[in-house]
Amino acid sequence: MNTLTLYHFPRSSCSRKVVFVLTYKQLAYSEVLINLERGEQKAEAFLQLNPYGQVPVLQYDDMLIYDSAVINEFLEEQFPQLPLLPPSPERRALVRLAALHADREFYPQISRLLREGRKSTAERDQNWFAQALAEFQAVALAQLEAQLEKSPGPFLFGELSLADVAYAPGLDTLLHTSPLRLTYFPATAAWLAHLNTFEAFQKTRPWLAVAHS
Ligand SMILES: N[C@@H](CCC(=O)N[C@@H](CS)C(=O)NCC(=O)O)C(=O)O
Repeated sequence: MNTLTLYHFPRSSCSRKVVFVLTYKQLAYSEVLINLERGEQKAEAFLQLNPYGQVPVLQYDDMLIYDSAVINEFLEEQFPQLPLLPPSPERRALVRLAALHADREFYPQISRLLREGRKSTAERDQNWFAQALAEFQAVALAQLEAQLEKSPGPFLFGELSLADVAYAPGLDTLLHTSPLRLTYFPATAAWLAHLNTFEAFQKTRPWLAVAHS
């Protein structure tokens, strides 16, 4: 019997992506919590697990895997039940491109907004925050909305896939911690509402009072 251990910080969006897949695929795993607020990800012992000093890290028996996208691809290959990639290579490539776009374009903006949003009202640069939130809606969110509008639904590529897993946790966290609302993004609102009906997605939502990243 192989063992799975997830080193993570439950409120981090990258950790949420992996918790989603582990739960969706009904995999038993142990958890080791790495507190990002205390900087535990930069401790020497943790750097032995991931030289980049970031969560999440998955240990599969003796093997260490980091980066949420790489971990989720591994889980998909190793545990193909309840698949999160479509059967055809062409559509798999499209899902992977979308997940890559989420990591390269969507998450850096979300991370900056979450970081600024964590500051106290006195410390926060309100002008920067309002402008960055407006820019995020005008470009990144508008692109996601357009992609969802053309999908046969209910997910980005019809069936639930690693593309949805890549986008949803960060946006969900931002919605929970900022004034952002999806009033003008009805396809995105319907998509998130649908994801919320999954127990696996609910499991990733430990809405605690403090920081998200
Ligand atoms: N591309 C990586 C990014 C990992 C990442 O940025 N992790 C964040 C939490 S979402 C982290 O550990 N931040 C703490 C740090 O960078 O010191 C992934 O998807 O796993």
